[in-house]
Amino acid sequence: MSVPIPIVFLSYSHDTDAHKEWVLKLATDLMANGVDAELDQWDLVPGQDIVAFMEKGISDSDRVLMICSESYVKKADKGSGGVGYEGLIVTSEVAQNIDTMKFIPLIRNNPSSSKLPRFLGHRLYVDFSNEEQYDTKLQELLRAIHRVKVKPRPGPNPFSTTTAAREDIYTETQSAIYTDPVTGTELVLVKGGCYRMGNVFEADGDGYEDEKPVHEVCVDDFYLGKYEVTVGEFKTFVDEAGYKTEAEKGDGSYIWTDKGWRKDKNANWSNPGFKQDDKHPVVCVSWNDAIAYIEWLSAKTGRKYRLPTEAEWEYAARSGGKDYKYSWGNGTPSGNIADETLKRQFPDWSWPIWEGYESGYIYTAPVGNFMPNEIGIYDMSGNVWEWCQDVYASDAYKKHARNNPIYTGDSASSVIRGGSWYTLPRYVRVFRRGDGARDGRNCYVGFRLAGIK
Ligand SMILES: [Ca+2]
Ligand SMILES: [Ca+2]
Repeated sequence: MSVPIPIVFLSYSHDTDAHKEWVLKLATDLMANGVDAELDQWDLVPGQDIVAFMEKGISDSDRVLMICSESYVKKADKGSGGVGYEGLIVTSEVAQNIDTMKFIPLIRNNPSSSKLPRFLGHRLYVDFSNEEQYDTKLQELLRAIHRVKVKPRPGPNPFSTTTAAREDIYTETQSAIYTDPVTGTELVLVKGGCYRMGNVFEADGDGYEDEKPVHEVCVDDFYLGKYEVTVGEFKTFVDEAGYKTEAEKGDGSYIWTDKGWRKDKNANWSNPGFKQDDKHPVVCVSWNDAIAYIEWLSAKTGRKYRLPTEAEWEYAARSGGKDYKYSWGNGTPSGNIADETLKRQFPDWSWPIWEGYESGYIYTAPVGNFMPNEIGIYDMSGNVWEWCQDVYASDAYKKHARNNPIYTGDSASSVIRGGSWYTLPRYVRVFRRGDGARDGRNCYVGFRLAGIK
């Protein structure tokens, strides 16, 4: 069986002849190593529209190498499409409809502190700054490219909304992955263990009463969705089961508008008040809708899916119960939260944002767009809040069993976790316990599957 050859499109700025020659050499080396490199210097026909050439190159390729020189990053951030060869630069406008996991940034000729265009956030990159390390870096890049699952040709599998494009190339996760044979949904095996649940950073003073007391709990092995459930996955359910969500049956969903939050009777999972494609996390679904999806999928696949308990959710978000404040750890964010990108769009935004951080997304981001946590799970802090199994009570921790705790008391609210694209930094902490009525719908709440091992 022949191995499919990955097609890689090179996007770069024509800074100097030396830079152009370097890119040409890189492309030649890639070709010599089993990669089909597409480059304007080879493939652009005189007189051909450069922007159209790039659009086609991006859509037909398995990966796009963005060679981020200082000038490239400046031009990409300026955001204008550009004329002439500047049309080959990927701006946030160009990237908007593309899964940005497709991009592999390379650093070359960039002494500035802005290594990457803002819309790529804090993506890892391959650093070609040091010429002496060229061979090592080339090998690193080749490993990244060849690890890509090459698209089946002709055309992608219309039933797959997962795998190929958003597989993270930089993280070799140790976790076992379970792929649902019917939907292609991926779940990560989370090895159980004991940890101190609750706000272990209480001394920082940004916590809440319901995050106390910190108490030791243990969870068994379980599976947890690698990504939030997507619009595409939910659509399959709606189409097959003829399901109507509570928003559609009732009076719609809460959405964000220029005038603030309001309930819109026409808002629902397919119309959340902002643009989403199939890879975005589904929102405007109630806890009851999430359960309906899970029951449908369990019946269809013969596998018992469920929502995670909040003890499982927090354990996984903290990469196996580590003392982390966010799913990315304790440092600079890698996720979609309320940040400078949001503030720029809504200058009157009155809640705190994460200052100095650009996620590149105002509303939801496609799932799997940022770095996963240490156990290979994406978007646990931010993007959308996620429904958990537990009923919410502010004093639930006082009633927790040590092993596999779940609170099932009498209340109409369930727990949501992780914060979202709109929530202030304190709310994306992994200890933060949100709550929502089980029939409530909001444009910032979705869910993630869990499963029994
Ligand atoms: Ca954001
Ligand atoms: Ca999330």
